[in-house]
Amino acid sequence: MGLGYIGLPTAIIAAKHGIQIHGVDINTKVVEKTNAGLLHIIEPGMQDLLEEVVKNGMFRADTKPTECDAYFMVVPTPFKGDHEPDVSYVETATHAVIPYLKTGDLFVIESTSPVGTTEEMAKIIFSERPELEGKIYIAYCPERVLPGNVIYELIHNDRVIGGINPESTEKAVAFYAQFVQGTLHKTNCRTAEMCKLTENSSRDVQIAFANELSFICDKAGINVWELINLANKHPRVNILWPGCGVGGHCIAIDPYFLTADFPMESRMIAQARQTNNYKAFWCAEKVGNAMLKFELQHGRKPTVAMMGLAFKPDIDDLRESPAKQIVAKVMQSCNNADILVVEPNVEEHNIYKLTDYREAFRRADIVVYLVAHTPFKSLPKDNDKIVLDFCGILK
Ligand code: SAJ
Repeated sequence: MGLGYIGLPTAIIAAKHGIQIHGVDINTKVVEKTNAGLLHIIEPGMQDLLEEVVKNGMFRADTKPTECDAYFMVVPTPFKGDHEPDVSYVETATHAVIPYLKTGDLFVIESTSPVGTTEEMAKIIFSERPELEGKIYIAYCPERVLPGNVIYELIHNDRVIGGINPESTEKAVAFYAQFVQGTLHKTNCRTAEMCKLTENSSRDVQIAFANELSFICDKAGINVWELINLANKHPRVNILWPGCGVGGHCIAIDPYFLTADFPMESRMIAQARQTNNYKAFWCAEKVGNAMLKFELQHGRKPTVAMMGLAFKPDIDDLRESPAKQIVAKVMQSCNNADILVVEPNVEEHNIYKLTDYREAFRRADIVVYLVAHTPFKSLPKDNDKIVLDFCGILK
């Protein structure tokens, strides 16, 4: 249930391993494209696999579920209002499959969910189908694949699998063992739910530490990249890298699943979220100051190259990107300075006219590195331009 960034690759890999897959998505265009063997997401190597499993009939997409033996909820879990987790898509998908459930079936949630969601869905299932209580297997199994490396990671990453009872855990392990070569770690559903939130919250806190170092070093006149590089020479220190903020729909979102449910117990996690959100504002202010300083010194407005819009290096995904926020803020306050927007991984943007990165570099008085895209590393380092490096491209 759900043929997005995770559901579709999972369906394809399972089908490739001989499991008959009926994939469901509410988006008719996704269903049509998928059944035509066309990938609607960008993921290296996935297109050929999709064509193969559609052609050999092992994978079919539809807008409605059908009777199966195992059901997987792989739908979005965004947040609503003030960072309240929204599990309505999981609930809708659960309700959609309830009529088809029969004795012996397996029901698994993969979507990142607040602790207790799997038990909540089990209650909904058994309230509508009381005869199934103790007769079907229900578990939670989060994914942890890295976009861009999904095929390899879906097969080789370890998985954490937690059932509402041990026999559910065993049943889910037996399913994933058909295509996962990584180790399948058994636990209960609450621990599995918390594990996913822990993985991503730990990364957010580590990145916040690096971003806080960048604030301190900026004030102390220390090169934060050199500092972290030296500190990491310690055999047991592994500090992550500052960036222009934390983007994407995982690290920037999952910690709120904890702070919403455990506000008094997760204040450092909450502070890390604030620190990482603040970083984008801090960067925009630095750019504004550099522009003002240039104008005072040169009696004209600068040409500024904003290098990168994606949420992380060498991808084309701009969702929840702090770089986008910074460009928007600089544009608002630039009062007709010449701002060149660069994103080498997309052809065009619906708001900004994109400039080739080499041309932007050549024309700019101020070069602002927001995302460490590999092509930027080939640009000249020593020159008379003013360079603001928020992503360690020069490290
Ligand atoms: N970032 C930094 N400094 C760093 C590392 C990352 O500023 O040292 C920023 C990136 O620029 C980006 C954001 O953090 O804006 C997130 O980047 P990421 O490298 O964490 O990548 P994601 O969000 O695509 O993937 C993460 C991974 N989780 C962990 O590494 C614990 C991935 O394994 C998960 O599957 C994914 O979240 C997810 O879907 O949950």
